[in-house]
Amino acid sequence: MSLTIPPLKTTVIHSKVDQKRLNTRIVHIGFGAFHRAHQALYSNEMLEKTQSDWGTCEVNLFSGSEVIKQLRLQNHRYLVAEKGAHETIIKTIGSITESLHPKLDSKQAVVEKMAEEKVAIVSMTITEKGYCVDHATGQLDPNNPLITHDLQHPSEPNSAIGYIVEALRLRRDRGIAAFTVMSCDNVQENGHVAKAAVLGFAILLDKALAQWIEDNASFPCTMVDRIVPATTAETLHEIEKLSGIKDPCAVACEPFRQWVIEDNFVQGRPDWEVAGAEFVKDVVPFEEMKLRMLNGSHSFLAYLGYLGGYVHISDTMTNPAYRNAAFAMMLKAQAVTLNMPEGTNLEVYASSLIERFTNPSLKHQTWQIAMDGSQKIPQRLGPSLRFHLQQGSDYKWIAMGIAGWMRYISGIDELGQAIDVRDPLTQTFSTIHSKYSEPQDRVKALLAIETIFDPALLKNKEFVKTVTDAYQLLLTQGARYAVASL
Ligand code: NAI
Ligand code: CS2
Repeated sequence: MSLTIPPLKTTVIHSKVDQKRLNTRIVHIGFGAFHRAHQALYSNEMLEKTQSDWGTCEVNLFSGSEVIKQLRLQNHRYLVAEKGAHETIIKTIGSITESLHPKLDSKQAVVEKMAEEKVAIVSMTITEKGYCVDHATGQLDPNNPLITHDLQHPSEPNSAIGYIVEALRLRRDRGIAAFTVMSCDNVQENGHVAKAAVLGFAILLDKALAQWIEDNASFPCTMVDRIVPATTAETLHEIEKLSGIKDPCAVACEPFRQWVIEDNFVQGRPDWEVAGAEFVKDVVPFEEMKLRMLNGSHSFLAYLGYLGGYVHISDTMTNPAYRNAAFAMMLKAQAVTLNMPEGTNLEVYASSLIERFTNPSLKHQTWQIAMDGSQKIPQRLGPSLRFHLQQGSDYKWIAMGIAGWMRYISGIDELGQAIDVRDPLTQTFSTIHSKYSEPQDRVKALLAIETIFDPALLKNKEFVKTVTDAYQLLLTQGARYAVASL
């Protein structure tokens, strides 16, 4: 008897929002895959359910001028495909009023838009590195090349932080109230980090401006969650086949979504709660839970999965050793470090994460998640590591994750093929790898990078040995064996 797999069901839902009724009250920096499937979709649903006029101007500062050009051709509408294991729901998004890119328009056009009186929120998904902070301390890195440029040329900024400060300066000079700066990146205490970056930059330019920003702007923290893999030609082709619409701006994502927001907006906010967002007083516990349990195990699976020959996260879940190790990482290495509000069930949360990682329709590449490890590791693994070292509890999963990252950034995989390592510190990594050939020396040199690791770690002999042993095991036996050994 042959088994026939039923075709996936597809539903297409067109946005009922008439963009003509909207005003640009939000400027969003970072029209990447994530924002398109998260905040923009919440806004679309909020606008469908209310008479609100909270429209968004989408901005890309660096790459992404092509997508902005295309978006304009499409009347600022595009598709989001929510791919479940058995059903795909395709939604059009109608929450966008306009779009800007410094290359297509000008830097002044972007700053002036942010300075408009009716703009009440500047939100961001600019990746961890976009904040120009040292993620080990959460403070602005004054030596970041974008920041050194912007300090010299504040009215011609390059960094998102430079744009925000310049727009706030114009608002102050023109007697216009400050806006809310809302970070939606996977950064621990993202609102506090955004505030530290903005104030840290402003203070170097103009102390009075920094004080005005501190007194008038707000920087809510947010916990954002939805797995949105980078779009590929295959994704676009599949969406076109299912919807009958050719849309180069389309994105695919999982059905799950979550958004927990600190209710701290100086100029009002949309009622995103009608679309399922949760407004709370303190987001930090939720951020920590998500960053450590989801993102921490994602990074673990990304490095060890890539090395083990797995292209997608869902592929790693087919190996029981990886699945069990990820579950143990979530519960034994990360959940025990958390201090959650009463009623939070972290076992249920961990099981739901494993189920989400298993979704075969999501083609989320281990290589994509492995990117920018120098920015991610301090937040995803650092706090839990500190906890275990203080408590004397077992941190072998974290040590293996760190060793996996070290092995990955060596740039050569287990079959001797080159790995395309993407990270702001790639140059530092290759210098270390060419300078030190002995594994124990490499491990020590990598642990000495203070923007990633607490300097105390290098002095902890037992910790250095544990990571070195894990690294050696990866070198001699490979990632699949090393993960199974956990
Ligand atoms: P993406 O690669 O599609 O987009 C990145 C965006 O960041 C682009 O708009 C780009 O112009 C901008 N960008 C990059 N470097 C920048 C810089 N130095 N300054 C200003 N803007 C910069 O990536 P995607 O998927 O949109 O993810 C972006 C961020 O969103 C992630 O780094 C993460 O913090 C957050 N996020 C992503 C999720 C996902 O599953 N993709 C889920 C939850 C959060
Ligand atoms: C991932 C995240 O790319 C990564 O580093 O861990 O983007 C992850 O998909 C999201 O945080 C899920 O909300």
